[in-house]
Amino acid sequence: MADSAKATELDAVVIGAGFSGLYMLRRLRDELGVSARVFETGDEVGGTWYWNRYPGARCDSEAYMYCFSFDKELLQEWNWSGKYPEQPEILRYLSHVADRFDLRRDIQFNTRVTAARFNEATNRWEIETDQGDHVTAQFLITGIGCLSAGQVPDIKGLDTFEGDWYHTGAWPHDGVDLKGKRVGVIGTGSSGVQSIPVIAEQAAHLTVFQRTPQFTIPARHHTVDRDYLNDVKANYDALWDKARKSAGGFPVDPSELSALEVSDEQRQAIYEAGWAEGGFKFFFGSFKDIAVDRRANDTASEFIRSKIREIVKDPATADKLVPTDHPFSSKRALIDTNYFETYNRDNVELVDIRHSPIQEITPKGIRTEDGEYELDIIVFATGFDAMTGTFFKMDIRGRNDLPLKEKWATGPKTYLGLSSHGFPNMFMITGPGSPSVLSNMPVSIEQHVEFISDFIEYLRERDISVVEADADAEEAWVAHVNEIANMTLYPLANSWYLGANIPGKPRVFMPYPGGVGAYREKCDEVAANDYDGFVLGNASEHFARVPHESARIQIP
Ligand code: N01
Repeated sequence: MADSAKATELDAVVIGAGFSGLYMLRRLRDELGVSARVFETGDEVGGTWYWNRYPGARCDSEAYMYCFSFDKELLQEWNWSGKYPEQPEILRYLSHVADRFDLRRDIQFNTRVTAARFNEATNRWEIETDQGDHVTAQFLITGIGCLSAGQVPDIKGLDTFEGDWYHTGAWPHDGVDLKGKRVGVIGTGSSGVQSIPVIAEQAAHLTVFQRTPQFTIPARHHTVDRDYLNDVKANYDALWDKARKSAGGFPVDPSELSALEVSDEQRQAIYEAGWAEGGFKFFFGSFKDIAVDRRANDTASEFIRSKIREIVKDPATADKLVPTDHPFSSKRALIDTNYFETYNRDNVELVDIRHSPIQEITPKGIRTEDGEYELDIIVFATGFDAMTGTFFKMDIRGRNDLPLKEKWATGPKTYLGLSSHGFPNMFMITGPGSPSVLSNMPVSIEQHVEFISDFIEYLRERDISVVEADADAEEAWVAHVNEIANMTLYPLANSWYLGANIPGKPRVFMPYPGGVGAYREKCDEVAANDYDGFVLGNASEHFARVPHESARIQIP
């Protein structure tokens, strides 16, 4: 086996030791037999699950499918405790994977990659880290996650605050003692909706500063027993097969019904059943047209609004919590445990900062147009510079010394979310333009890792040292992603999918919304056609200028 610890000339460098980096290393080192090193900023494996330790952090994919499928014994031996795994359990799982496959010896922890430049004379990447490493590698592979560059808004006066403040995505490892404290949470996305009910139970008082009200569905989390696990494990092959061919990477049967073709009573009964069962089945399993037809969506949106009004006892608070400015699921769909119920507690107050914006952070708390809220702790559940932010924290330069940040100045441009023209031998695991955040991540990660490692094997067998996305194939793919996005309701919300949460970020829909099944078929077809849409060999002059119709696929 390759041992990369001392080498400065490697076959591959992988950035990040989360789900992506761990599996990539396993494939490269143990199946292809190439030398590979993973650089990881944290002092342990886990990626997202290493950093996001805020109260209530848990996954909203069901546990039995939020894991690797590449090793059947691993699947059989790990026992999840409940429907939705909590952060510490996922971290334990990833640590177990690292141990089981002896991955740590090729991971360099506490090391941030600061720069990577493609040397056109050698066809190799030159990589630098904040620990003074200078290594070269034929392939640069990013496993940096889609949501890892935390975003703390630039609010006047934060530096004057006398209390403590934290971002949910960089939560202290020893936890934060909230007992007896007056806590303010800014943000009501996934992190806010998960943490608010838990913080409310611990803190003396909680003030939630809400800019956009959210649609959220009850998770109905529960523990699972031995019979449940046995049943899942006996059926794993079929479940994974179904998930891989599905839209979202879950083994669910999508509804064939239109919300507009059933009676009011039938529609209500279907929504009630989804609400009672909980989780994303409300979305996938109810009606086929919620995500694409505004009138169909209105029925789901209105159902959830009525539930909010039913749950929240104070009508004025309920009014503030009812979303009216975007359709259900046009922002990231959310599931929760006791989110709306939390606003019935005596120690919780909701501040609508859309109508009464935050003016400044003072030494004592937060001042909005309505007055000052005194706080001991501020929690920023304000999200991430998604999909591109982590790339831009590194100085990545391709051919002609072109910075990636410059190439993507008007929005990320990739072929299949895997590769960007002008950046040869660089692969992105779940990069912009792939299903990534619109899917159950491990399913998408495994597919990308397998595509990349099969591609590297193909190149090595043919002694091809350099490969690059074709410019026209890339353009066609970007256009195709936008075309599908425009067939959905996603563009109707200001979401991080579109970069709308970051001031000045170009408004471009970043993930691929055509579904993991259709996307996998496209990638398989590309591979079967000798990696159509990639230029193989060091031949920038060979870049065809003809449009690649093959980069287009039909939305399923
Ligand atoms: O971040 P978000 P997140 N002033 O961007 C508000 C994944 N995830 O960390 O909607 C005031 O969704 C912002 O308001 P608005 C998941 O993919 C998964 O919660 O922009 N408020 C919003 O309310 C998720 O989508 C899991 O108007 C400001 C909130 O902060 C993604 O990570 C758990 C503001 C940010 O919401 C990100 O989720 C956690 C400002 N200047 C995360 N800036 C699970 O698996 C932003 N906001 C369950």
